Amino acid sequence: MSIDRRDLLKSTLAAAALGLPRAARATAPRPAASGLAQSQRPRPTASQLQWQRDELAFFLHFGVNTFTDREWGDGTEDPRIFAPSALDARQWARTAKAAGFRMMILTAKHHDGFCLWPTKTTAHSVASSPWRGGQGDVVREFVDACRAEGLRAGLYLSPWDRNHPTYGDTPRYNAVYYAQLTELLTQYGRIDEVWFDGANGEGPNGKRQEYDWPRTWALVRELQPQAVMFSDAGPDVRWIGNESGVAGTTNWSTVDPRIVTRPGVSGDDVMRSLTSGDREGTVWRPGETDVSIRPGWFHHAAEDARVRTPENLVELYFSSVGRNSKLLLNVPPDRRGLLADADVAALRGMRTRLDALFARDLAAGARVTTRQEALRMRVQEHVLRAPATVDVVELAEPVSEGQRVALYRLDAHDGDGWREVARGTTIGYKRLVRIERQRVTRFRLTLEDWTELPEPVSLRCFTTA
Ligand code: FUL
Repeated sequence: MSIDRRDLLKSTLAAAALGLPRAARATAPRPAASGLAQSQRPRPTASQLQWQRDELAFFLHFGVNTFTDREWGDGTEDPRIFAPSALDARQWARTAKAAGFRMMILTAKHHDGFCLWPTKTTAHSVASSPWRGGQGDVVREFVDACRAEGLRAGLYLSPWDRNHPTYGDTPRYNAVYYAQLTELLTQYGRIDEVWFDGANGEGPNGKRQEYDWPRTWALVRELQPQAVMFSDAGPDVRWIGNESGVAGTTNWSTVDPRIVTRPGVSGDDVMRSLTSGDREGTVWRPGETDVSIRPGWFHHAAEDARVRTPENLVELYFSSVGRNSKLLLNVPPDRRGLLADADVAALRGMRTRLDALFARDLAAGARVTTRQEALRMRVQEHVLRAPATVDVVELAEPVSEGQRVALYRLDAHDGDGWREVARGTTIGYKRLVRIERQRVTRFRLTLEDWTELPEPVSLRCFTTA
């Protein structure tokens, strides 16, 4: 394997910056241990980076299911049942913003086929409902509310459609689907994420519809080039493989695109790749963790007492954002068209706790030294300005340069001696580690394996009030 000029220069500069001795420097500019040359390793696009830095997005499941108390409608619903009494998308946006969320994604159409905007492709839409006298447009009110509160807007358009008469007649339905996407992506201004669901419950005797994913993705790229596209197979952002809010403890933002080739494929290797990514992956496709604040995706009054607690929402933040993922938290509007009080209160509690926890970085101003020990061992020592009581450590790689760390160990010094407090695999955008609450004077972070020479890893530490 050869090293190109750019990599040689980069590694040499990195070695110089690390203050490595001559001998070590001579060995430092080496290709990654993996099959990929350093220059080929993927990096995020500006949109993917933005998507990740947002950390938190709101998911809004709303539609005829809200009024039938179901999770999957069968497409026979009468559009007249869609009659929210007090719909206020600004309340959704204000709630999201106050809780620190930076984007909202709305189910413009779920599997039942009911469209929340007045589409030309079917009469099965808000235009056939009594809401706002048949003149309403939930998508419009949703994007207006996003803009008013400074949030990014995203849309979910279910490919599986149990109402449209053309579904199952592949070319005809695909044309309908492109027309729906085109309406959504040309009439509502900037859209930053398009969500493609892989679900299909047609069963063995059901309708068979072949989606044309390459064409669908090309259409979105053409109409909204900055939007990231979510699906099992990306192309920009991948499903994390479960709906319980937990990213893999190993979570690469890179994947091997030959494993999950299209939405809806299954298999052990597929699930592994979704949950953990692929160390040697040639494509940057970070994982998005979608989960609901309630047992169901749609609002059901019977679940009003089963809303997640603030503590549980904080745990979700740790198991998603804190594992190099992004949290897409579903908070479904009720039949009024408003978020229920219990959900709003839980979100407020979550924000209060996160703000208190991350208010003060106890490693701010720490003296940091870095040294290379052996060929594949890099040690960063962070001497705190003052001894501190710590129970949460945050590690972060500058992911604009890609993701590199594959194995780390964290030791803490209490003034008397070193003790190992954590050990893990990937870091990426953010790795949040809970450690036993203890007095710390310095941390030692040892990087034991990587795909290419890592940039310095940042370390911050906190204490739970
Ligand atoms: C699934 C769907 O079947 C659920 O109803 C929900 O929309 C969830 C986010 O994705 O595949």
